Amino acid sequence: MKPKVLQYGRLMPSLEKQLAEAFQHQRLVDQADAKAFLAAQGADFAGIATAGFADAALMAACPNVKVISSFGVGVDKIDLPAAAARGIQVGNTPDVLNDCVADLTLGLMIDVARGIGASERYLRRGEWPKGPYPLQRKVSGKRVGIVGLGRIGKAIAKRAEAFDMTLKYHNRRPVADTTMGYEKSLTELARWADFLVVIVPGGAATKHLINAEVLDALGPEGYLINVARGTVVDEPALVHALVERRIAGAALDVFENEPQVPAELMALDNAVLVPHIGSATIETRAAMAQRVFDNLQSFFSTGSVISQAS
Ligand code: A2R
Repeated sequence: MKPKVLQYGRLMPSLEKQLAEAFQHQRLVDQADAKAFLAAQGADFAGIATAGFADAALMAACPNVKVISSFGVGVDKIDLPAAAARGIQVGNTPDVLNDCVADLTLGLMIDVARGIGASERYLRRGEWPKGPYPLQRKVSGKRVGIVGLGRIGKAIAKRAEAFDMTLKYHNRRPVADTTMGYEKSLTELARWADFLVVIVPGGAATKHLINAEVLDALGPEGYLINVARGTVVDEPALVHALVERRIAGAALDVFENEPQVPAELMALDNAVLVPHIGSATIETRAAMAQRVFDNLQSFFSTGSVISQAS
């Protein structure tokens, strides 16, 4: 008997096909009345495959679910305490996306400092014949403060070292396996850094970690790079800092109210804005999809997912 798996949200078609072949698979999006469907059939499911969301109500509606396999490394929209209380294992997709998020981070750093996108817009507007594009800032050799030296943070650090950058980091606790300088105070790290790179998990514990005080410490020559979650940055405070040029610029892959981006940000040339594309390559998304599948397969055959979220 194939285990019954509920799909919450939309997943990549290739993954949905794999799920449909291996399990008794049903998509909640196909149900005209999701609530009525869950009330009638929620108890039949043994697992959930999700695009990143699972709250306590969904878990309560599927009382026999023992595994949730989530697409992505961030589990800020999964109620982990509720899952633990119900004895549900939660799987995510760490590591396989480190390279792509780190690659994008370096791209964003170079873009915001050198003005790749902004100067291209200048060219396309036909302004080049009027004069050269204004001088921008050098990237190599600068000071990078990493907020969140975890799996992705370390991949970013490795790339930054190739640009002869000096590195320091801030976590809640120092990391054992690094010689990189630890800064206990986030504000002091921001004061020191030319680039402040944010790559901590989202959720209540990191909400608005980057606030007006941190931005003022970063200062008029500093750049903020956010590849973590939109909630980590106080977006209105960031908009003010950018408009008033209290920081030099920001490059953002994530926003507080995605896919909505504040109009004030859209109007600023010192902001590089991309639509949450950190892991969005064909290769990495395929690897993430495979891990979602493998976490479920592993749980149903061994009782443990491959990558357990914490
Ligand atoms: O604080 P620690 O010692 O647990 O270090 C973790 C750090 N971190 C924090 N740093 C400062 N203040 C906090 N409140 C705080 N909470 C966590 O963030 C750790 O070094 C790092 C997270 O690393 P990993 O757990 O290895 O996550 P990974 O795979 O690098 O992904 C980070 C996030 C995801 O959760 C997604 O939201 C996003 O990147 O794509």
